Amino acid sequence: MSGRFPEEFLFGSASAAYQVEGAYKEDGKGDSIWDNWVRMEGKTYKGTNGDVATDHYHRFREDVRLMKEMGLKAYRFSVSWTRILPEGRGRIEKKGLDFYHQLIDELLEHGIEPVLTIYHWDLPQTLQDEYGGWESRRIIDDFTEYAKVLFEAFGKKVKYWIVLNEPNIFTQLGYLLALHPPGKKDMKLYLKTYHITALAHAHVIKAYKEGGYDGLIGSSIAYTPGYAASDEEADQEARRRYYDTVCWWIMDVFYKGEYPAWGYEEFKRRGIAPEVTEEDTAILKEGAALSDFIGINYYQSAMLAHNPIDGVGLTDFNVSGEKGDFRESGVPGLYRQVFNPNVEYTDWDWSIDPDGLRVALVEISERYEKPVFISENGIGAFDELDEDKVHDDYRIEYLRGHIRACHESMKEGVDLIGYCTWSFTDLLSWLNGYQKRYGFVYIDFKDEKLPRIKKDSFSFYEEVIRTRGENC
Ligand code: BGP
Repeated sequence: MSGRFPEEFLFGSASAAYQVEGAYKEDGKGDSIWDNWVRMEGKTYKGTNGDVATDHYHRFREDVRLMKEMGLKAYRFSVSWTRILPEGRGRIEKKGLDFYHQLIDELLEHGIEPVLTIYHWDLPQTLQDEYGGWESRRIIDDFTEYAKVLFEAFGKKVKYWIVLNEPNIFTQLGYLLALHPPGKKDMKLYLKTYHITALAHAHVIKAYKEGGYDGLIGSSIAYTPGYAASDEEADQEARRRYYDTVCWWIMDVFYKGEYPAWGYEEFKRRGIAPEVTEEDTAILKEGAALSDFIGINYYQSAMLAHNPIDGVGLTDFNVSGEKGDFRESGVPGLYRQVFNPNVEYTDWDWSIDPDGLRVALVEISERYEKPVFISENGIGAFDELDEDKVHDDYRIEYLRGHIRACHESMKEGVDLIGYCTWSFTDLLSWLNGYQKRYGFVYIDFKDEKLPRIKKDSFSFYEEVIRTRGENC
């Protein structure tokens, strides 16, 4: 790579509360929908859960020491809503606040910038039971109140805030594919809940700005750019439809305050468009204008082809790690996602496409004219422990390609604030258990002491950070 990343560029790494903390019943924490979902037969890979996870709750000091050793500039983590408000609203659990104060202080003392995600999928069970969680507009107030508690507690220390993690994924998996709680399959409900997440985002952004805090705030969306499978008009049209009903659909409502016109009309024609009132549009536009950056999580790109009205529907995906299980999936009459022969795939059949990240960054920054923060990027793999070493050269290769793509995009004018890998240590994969690993630090889950072992990629990223990407 020629040239360096700017001095202030945030080379970081990310995690989420449920995937690392464990201590699921300690210090007054209330139940989240994930605490219960994992206990239902057949919902997660071999019934794995986050009861203990990496035990980060008790071992965060050791983990932060490793981050310091690596030279990490930023650590992105999420707050567990039910540690702070065990019933979802009302009574505040001080021990929950104390834990995050300690974590944040530890990071700051070691010169690591905390990047705080307010919501990474672990909704209080009480709110799901009371009004269906994200199915009801009532969540907007409860979520905003919860966010305000965090702003008040940590607003002086934390300068980077991510309101929602991948609202498009948790609503899709929860309401369209029935793979996450509450396990429903209903396209109209998916579009409705997604709309409610956008409203919640806008209200929280507004509350942050009204509080006069000195920091930057945005939400992180899982972004999968798409290519047309051929020059044929039908495939080109499928790509346009994919953008109008997926890419621009999920992004515009957060960052422009309105849906793409073609997509909205199409969903209306199908009788499934979300209700959008005038007040909605006003607050959405305000939230969009006040958002400081666009967070994106990028893992892969999509290849799109024509899908007739009686064509392929949505299918679930590979959770076994048995490569070669790629299945076409799509929305009849709109598009179909097909195998891309030009790129490699991971063991879970996710395409590996560094240039897709450059494409994504450039198109997002041109469309929304805001800074971008990559809040997740990484490769899930079966890592092997070999005499206390893990030779994860495929991870080094993957990250190198994507870091170069970041640099390329900056040369093309993208205002990129930072890049967080997923993840720092190995952790729980929601549907794939502990066998799908992402970290720089291997955790031996078979050993109850949960030892931390640095992988080869640890030194790679250490050097990237030290040289600001110069030798990458
Ligand atoms: C993102 C989530 C993360 C993480 C990651 C890897 O969608 O924000 O929480 O899980 O994907 O996904 P997986 O564990 O399914 O491989």
